[in-house]
Amino acid sequence: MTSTEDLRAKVADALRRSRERSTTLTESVDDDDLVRQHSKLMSPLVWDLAHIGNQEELWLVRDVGGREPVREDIDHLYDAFQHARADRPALPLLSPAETLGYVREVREKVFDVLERVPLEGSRLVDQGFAFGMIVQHEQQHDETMLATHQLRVGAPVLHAPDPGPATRPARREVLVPAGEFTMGTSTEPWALDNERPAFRRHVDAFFIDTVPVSNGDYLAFIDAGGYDDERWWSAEGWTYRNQANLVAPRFWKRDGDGWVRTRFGLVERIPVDEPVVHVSFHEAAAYAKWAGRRLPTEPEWEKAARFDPAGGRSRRYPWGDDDPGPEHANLGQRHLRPAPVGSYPAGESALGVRQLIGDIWEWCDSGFEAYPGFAAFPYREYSEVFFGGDYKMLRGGSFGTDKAAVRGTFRNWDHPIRRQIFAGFRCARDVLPDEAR
Ligand code: AVJ
Ligand code: FE
Repeated sequence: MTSTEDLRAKVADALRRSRERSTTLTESVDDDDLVRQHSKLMSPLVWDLAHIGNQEELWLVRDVGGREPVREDIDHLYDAFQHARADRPALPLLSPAETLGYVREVREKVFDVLERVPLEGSRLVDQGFAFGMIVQHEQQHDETMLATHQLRVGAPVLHAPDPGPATRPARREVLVPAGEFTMGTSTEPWALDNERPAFRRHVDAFFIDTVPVSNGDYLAFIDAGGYDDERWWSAEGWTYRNQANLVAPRFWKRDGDGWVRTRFGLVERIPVDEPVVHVSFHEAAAYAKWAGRRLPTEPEWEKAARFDPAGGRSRRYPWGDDDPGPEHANLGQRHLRPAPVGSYPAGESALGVRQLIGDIWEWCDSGFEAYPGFAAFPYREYSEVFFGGDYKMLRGGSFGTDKAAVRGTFRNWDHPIRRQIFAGFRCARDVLPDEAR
């Protein structure tokens, strides 16, 4: 049991870390860059920042704190459901200076609320849930802002050291045995509604790769004419490939015989050992089919990540129950790129699968559906309104995901055509009849 004081300190630390990151992402560009729309897919950075403050005000100042509103008049501007991303630049948004003042004022009140409010007695505040939800919300928008930085044209403004070299695991793929495992969670204190409750899920035996698909692997698909061969694509994927005229991952460009890519303003040769990133679900699925394999389903991914055959139990993370450390996973924008395939042996799952958490979000061949016993909490618009939509699941987080915003149970989703997110994939396959044990 953590004491209330420990919990308050943990919340305060998480709030400070997320704000430090939001500050890095917004201070690194000038006011013109903050209000500009760098892509139709994204909001202006200044919108994300004010929206972060507004959600924090709604939940922690008004709801948890029971305090007077700070700026009720601007709620509608920063309600994601009232204005599409493409329409946000035309709104009478707060200026960069006003936005900074606003988020600071909200944050001061939140620290005051955090000192006074009991962290028990209602589901919203139990174990600091509402604070954890708001920390995750800020970190999620920080990753969105990082994607905006990647879309932004101009010289590099973000800097970070490169990750170290990798050692490939001995095996290319591992068998995940047939049987039930515990999927989702009823105990993780800051887990969001769509991860709940825990339930038993049967999964047939399957093989999964120990590492994600690399740029080198993916280049072989490009060189084999994979983008021009309808056989590898679903009908929907082929239509999209033709409409968007896809020939390579987003941000890649032909350079003589080879390819280069732009990464946060740097143009560089393609690092063949790095997990491929900025591919849509359709490209991932086409690659897998070409390779004679397939994408894992969401339950398969979670079983490979959490199931410990020795104890028969599901762990919080692939490596066990400890919170993520720098030895386990490439998270939190510590590096501005995925680490080479085979990195983080200390982050390996019980079954021997690496890099499930961090580096790249992994496309799974499942739609976004409620778990049995799901109940929207604390608001329908986080998850419930997206169930059954045109989405595919993404699991495990990327180098741009903070440790507060990802777990073995964490569920992300996006449209299958999206490529600006930090998404790649790994392959799986069925067990062949002569491989049955
Ligand atoms: C869970 C990442 C799909 O960014 O659209 C942010 C998270 N929800 N504000 C998103 C979210 C409300 C959401 N994803
Ligand atoms: Fe949001």
